[in-house]
Amino acid sequence: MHRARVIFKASNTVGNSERFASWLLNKPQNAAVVVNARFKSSTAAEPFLNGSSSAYVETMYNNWLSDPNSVHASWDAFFRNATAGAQPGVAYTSPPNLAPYSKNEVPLTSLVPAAGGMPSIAAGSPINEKIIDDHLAVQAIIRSYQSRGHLVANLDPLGISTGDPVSSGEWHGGLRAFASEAVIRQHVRFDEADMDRVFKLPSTTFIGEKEKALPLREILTRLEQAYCNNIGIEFMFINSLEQCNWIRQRMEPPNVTKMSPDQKRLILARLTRSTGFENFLAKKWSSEKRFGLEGCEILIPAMKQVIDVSTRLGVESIIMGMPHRGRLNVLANVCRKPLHQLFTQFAGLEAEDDGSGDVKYHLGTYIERLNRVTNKNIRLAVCANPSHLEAVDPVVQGKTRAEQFYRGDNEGKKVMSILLHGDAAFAGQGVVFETMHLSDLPAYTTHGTIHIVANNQIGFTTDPRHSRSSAYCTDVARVVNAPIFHVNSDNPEAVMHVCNVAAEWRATFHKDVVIDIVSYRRNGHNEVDEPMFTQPLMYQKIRKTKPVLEKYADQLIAEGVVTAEEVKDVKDKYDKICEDAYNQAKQETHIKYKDWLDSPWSGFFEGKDPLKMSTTGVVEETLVHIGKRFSSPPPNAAEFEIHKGLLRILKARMEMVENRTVDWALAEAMAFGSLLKEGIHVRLSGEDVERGTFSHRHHVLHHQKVDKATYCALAHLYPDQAPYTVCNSSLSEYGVLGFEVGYSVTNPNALVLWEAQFGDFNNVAQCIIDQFISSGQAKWVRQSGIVLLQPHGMEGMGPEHSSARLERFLQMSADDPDYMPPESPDYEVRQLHDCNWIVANCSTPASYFHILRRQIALPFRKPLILMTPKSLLRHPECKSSFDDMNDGTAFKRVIPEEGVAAQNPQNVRKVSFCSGRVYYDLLKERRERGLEKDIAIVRVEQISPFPYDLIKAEVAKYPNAQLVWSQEEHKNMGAWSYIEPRFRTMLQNQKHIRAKSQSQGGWFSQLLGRSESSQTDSDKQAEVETVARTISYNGRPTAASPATGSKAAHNKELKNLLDEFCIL
Ligand SMILES: Cc1ncc(C[n+]2csc(CCOP(=O)(O)OP(=O)(O)O)c2C)c(N)n1
Ligand SMILES: [Mg+2]
Repeated sequence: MHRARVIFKASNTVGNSERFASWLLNKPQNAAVVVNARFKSSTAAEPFLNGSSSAYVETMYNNWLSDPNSVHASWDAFFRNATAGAQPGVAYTSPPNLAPYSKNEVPLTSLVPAAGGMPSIAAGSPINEKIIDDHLAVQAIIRSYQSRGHLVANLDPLGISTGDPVSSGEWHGGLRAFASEAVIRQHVRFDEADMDRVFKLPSTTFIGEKEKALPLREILTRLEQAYCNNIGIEFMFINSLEQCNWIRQRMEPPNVTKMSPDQKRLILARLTRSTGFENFLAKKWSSEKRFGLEGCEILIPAMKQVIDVSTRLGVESIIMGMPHRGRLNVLANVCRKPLHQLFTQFAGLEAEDDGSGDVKYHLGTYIERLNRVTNKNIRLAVCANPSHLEAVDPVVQGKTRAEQFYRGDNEGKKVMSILLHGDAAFAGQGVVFETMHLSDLPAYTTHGTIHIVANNQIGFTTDPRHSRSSAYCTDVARVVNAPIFHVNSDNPEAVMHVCNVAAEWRATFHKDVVIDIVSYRRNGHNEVDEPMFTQPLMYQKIRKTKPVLEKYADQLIAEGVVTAEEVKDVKDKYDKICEDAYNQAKQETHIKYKDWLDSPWSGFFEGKDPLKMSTTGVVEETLVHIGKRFSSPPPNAAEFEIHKGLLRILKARMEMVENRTVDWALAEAMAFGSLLKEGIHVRLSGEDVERGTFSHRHHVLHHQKVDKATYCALAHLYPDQAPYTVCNSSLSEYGVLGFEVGYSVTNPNALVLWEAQFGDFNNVAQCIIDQFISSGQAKWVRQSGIVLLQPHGMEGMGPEHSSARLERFLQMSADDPDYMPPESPDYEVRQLHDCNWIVANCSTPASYFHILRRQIALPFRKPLILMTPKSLLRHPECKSSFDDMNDGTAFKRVIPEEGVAAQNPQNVRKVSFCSGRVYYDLLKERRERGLEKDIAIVRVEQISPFPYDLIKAEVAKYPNAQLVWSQEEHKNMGAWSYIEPRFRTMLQNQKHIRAKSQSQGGWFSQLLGRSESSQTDSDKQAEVETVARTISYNGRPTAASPATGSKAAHNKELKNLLDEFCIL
């Protein structure tokens, strides 16, 4: 067990055999009475007589002489004692305690020993300083055990330390020997004779139960038992006396871990199942990877205990996240997933439903069942997760939060999360920290998570000494003041006690708590790995270590709680259950991915036409209502002082509403507001989203004089609207995006959006994007309609404030570039149904409005990756009319040219296809150069799935024009590499539309660099048959960095792009 390296550095060499604070005894005599050293001089003994205070003392003395009542009682006592001839150092008496003794307190005077060389002191007379010092020392010892006892607790079932004694050069044969020094302060010394002296117990300990004082020997025994046995507790860093006392109360009294015979039998039965399950799999599929739990089998009874207690305390739904290790066992024995379904996963059967599926130790599940121990119904969900360790943590939290929200469980009394961790991953993965930091944030808290670490003291092949710098793998939890219970997995009753306390803690304080089950890994990392290559000594030890089930069974047989026959009977029964399920599994011919869904949406899909989309236009009256509310100060405007700048913004918004136009922010508010009106919950989360990074949104108005007085218009649009949540998140992408993904999968009737501060930062959350958003449905048949808002655009802001890496999202789009779906009336929705996500780069507020609403109008859910604008937020041309949002209007996947070019398409010489903000640069350039008749600009608002049907029509409309794709991103970035092959496929399919008859030398002749007259007849014939139209590239050249940091270079690049755009 690798703990506090500092301990190893202690230089004292105390014998290995020392046990139970015996080192306290028999120290050199001079150390025994430290206090005696103070008798040298009166000022040394009475330090307050020193220096400047002596004048004050003199005044006190004179006052006392004239009237003893004129000074404080403590001075009175001191001068009386001193004048009565008390020795220096003894004259001082602490001020009388005016408060009555509480029930756990006894006066110190009653504890003065009658023998042992100390005079007995009558109540009220001065107390010997040694008594005070000794009591203080005992208090210090108690406190030391409380804060550092875990360092010497017996936590490791293997009894070895994986610390690094060799490199520190201070290895002297055992952790305990040194840790004792660290636990109890070195300056505290007692003689053997002191061990039977009775000491008053401070109110910060509960070792005495009803006793107010105990002999030192008993005090130490009880402290050792509570803090240094098989449980090590870290809690003294918690900033709440109440919480610290709460823990002490549950851990310190003697025998707290004692269990009844019934409880013991239950633990044994559960341990039998946990062990039996792994044994069964090992027997049937010996070389199949399953990441078995062997060595930490106690995890299953532990989880069940946590669930039992939590259910008893009111929890009805538990959402769990866990890694590979022991996952199948959890599904089988905690969730009670039908065993035959689990076993069919080993059979290599084909799936009945769509999707790519996932390996068996990643799948999720959802089960609703009766908890037989508490007799209450419980819902258990294990979230599907990728291999990426800990990535599921924030997802579980988001899902838990969402479930709490929909149930109105504002304090987390009904829904809670349990997160399981491996020791290496818990310490190593940053997302653990990011998730922890969400735990107490108002819009993200799940009101306490129970973390359980299956700490097998190894990560794949790496020892803890090489995988973390912290003493414990759990140190990350200290940042949120979570108590941490380390427990030896070989003591099942200690584990259960810790689980009880953790579950009660969560139910009482609604804060995170950690159970660190210190165990080992009996096999290699997986079932085909050889651990002796890298951990020979550890594995020699493991080979000699009896499985915990055997140990515990022996213990209970010895205690007379069970008989050997009963133990065998329980085991045989479970084997039979497994065998029956195995035979049942053999009958199966297919697996069903749906069986492993962690978030079923009951009622959402039923009775729905899977290709029927609702409309997204909204009646004008609604637009006006929302627009006006959104543009108005709070109803109590007279008292609510708004910033002057905001008043101007609200006024401008109101003018837009009156003019029936919207800008980006207003369109967004109308999309949100209209959904809220329809009963759709909207949640917008991300860094600084309330105001908006670009100060354009202002969804939350702040009173300028009153702290925390805020107003959110969108939350007060209609009396019966759905709730609106807008929340500034912590500065985290990985954690927060994961959280929102979890939130989004819980209920399809919600629009959940995560906004990146700038799109550039989304790659910090790449794992969530890759593992959950783009592939989640394929792997786990789980849909999500999450929206990613990604400010994107080349505006001279440098390499990290320009690009959301549109190309990456497009590269992960799963539509085949070589396949053009056949045309049909439901082309749009059919494509959306088949895609893994939607990628769009809208150029108008109306597009933004519709595409957001379309997320909910769809009869299924798909993630939407949306590039969003920055400068366009204030661009005078980037406005839309109500006419484009009214009832009957819809999202335009492609916005055709609407200017003069479209009126005479035959004469158009170039069609520029583009997407997003570059449109406005092209528009301006075309206008300034007078090329409106020659160049048509077609906007592709939805890039993926690629709107072949509409683009094909646009291409056909301009038969004599060359086709270009204009983008502002570099050539190896942006949409080009996605667009180009799809255009190729589309154009190849329609060679016939190319106009052979161009008489004036159109795009085709230019392409060939010659005039038609110079061609022979056979030439022309060959060209007609073989050459299709192509699309060429107009944009920045390739680059390594997404954008230049130089404004001058940026402008030059833009100029080149626009020059090229204008070449005909
Ligand atoms: C993010 C990530 N990095 C690396 C891996 C590869 N990997 C799988 S298991 C493992 C060791 C995990 O150790 P620990 O967390 O202690 O769990 P254990 O396997 O010991 O139960 C590693 C490195 C991974 N799955 N995820
Ligand atoms: Mg491990």
